[in-house]
Amino acid sequence: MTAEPRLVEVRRNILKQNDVVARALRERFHEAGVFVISLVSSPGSGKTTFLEKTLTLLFPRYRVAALVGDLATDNDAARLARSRAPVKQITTGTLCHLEAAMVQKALEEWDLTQLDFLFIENVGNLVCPSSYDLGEDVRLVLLSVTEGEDKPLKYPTIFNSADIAVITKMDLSAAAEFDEKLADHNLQAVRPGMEVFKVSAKTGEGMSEYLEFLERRRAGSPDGAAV
Ligand SMILES: Nc1nc2c(ncn2[C@@H]2O[C@H](COP(=O)(O)OP(=O)(O)OP(=O)(O)O)[C@@H](O)[C@H]2O)c(=O)[nH]1
Ligand SMILES: [Mg+2]
Repeated sequence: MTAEPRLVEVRRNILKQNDVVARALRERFHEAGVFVISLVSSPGSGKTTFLEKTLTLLFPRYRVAALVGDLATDNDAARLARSRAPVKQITTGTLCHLEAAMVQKALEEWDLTQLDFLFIENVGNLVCPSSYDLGEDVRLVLLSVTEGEDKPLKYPTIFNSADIAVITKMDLSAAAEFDEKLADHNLQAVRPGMEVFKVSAKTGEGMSEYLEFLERRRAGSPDGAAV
C-alpha cells in the first residue's frame, strides 16, 4: 500500500521531464520549418508499411525522413530505407514507448532545416506511448481492419490523445467483416470530430486523400481544410 504513491510520484516526474524536452523539440522543429508526424498503434497494425508508402509517395516532391522505435530490432528502419529517405532506428530495449529525450538524441546530428516532413514511428503499443509528447505537430493513430472495431473504446487514451486516425488494411475489409460504421462510431465516441482516413498501403487506396491532408496541415491550415 505504501509503494503506490511513490511510484505515482516517480511517474509524474518522468512525464514532467519529458514535457520539458518535448517543448524544446517542438520549438526546434518549428524554427527549422519541419512538419512532424508521429505514428502510434498496436503491434502489426501496419505502421511501417503505411510509412514506407508515405515516404515513397512524398519523396520526389518533399524532403522527408523518419525515425522508428522498436524494442529490439532494426528491421523497420531497413524496410523504410527502401524509400531512399534518411531513416534512423531507435532501439528502446525494454521500454514500450519512445520518449522525447530519445528523439532528441537521435536527431543530434541532423540538420532539420533540410527537411519538410519528419515521421516518427513509435513502438507498437496501445497504452505506453499515449502519455509521452514527442514534440510532434500531428499524432496519428492507426487501427487495422483485422484488430476489432472496439479498440478505441478499450484503449481510449491512445485514441483521444491522437489528432487523426487512419484505418489500415482496407483491402482486407471484406474478409475481416470489418464494420466501417461501427469503427467510425467508436472513434467519434472517444474523440469527437476526429478526422478519419481509410487506406490500404498494399493497393494505395485512400493514400492521396491522406497526403493532401498532410500537405494542407504543413501549409498552415490547423484543421487540414483547404488554404
Ligand atoms: N493486406 C494488407 N496487409 C498489410 C497492410 N499494411 C500492412 N500489412 C501487413 O501487416 C503486417 C504488419 O505490418 P507492419 O507494417 O510491419 O506493422 P507495424 O505496425 O509497423 O508493426 P510493429 O512495428 O511491429 O508494431 C505485415 O505482414 C504487412 O505486410 C495493408 O494495407 N494490407
Ligand atoms: Mg513497424
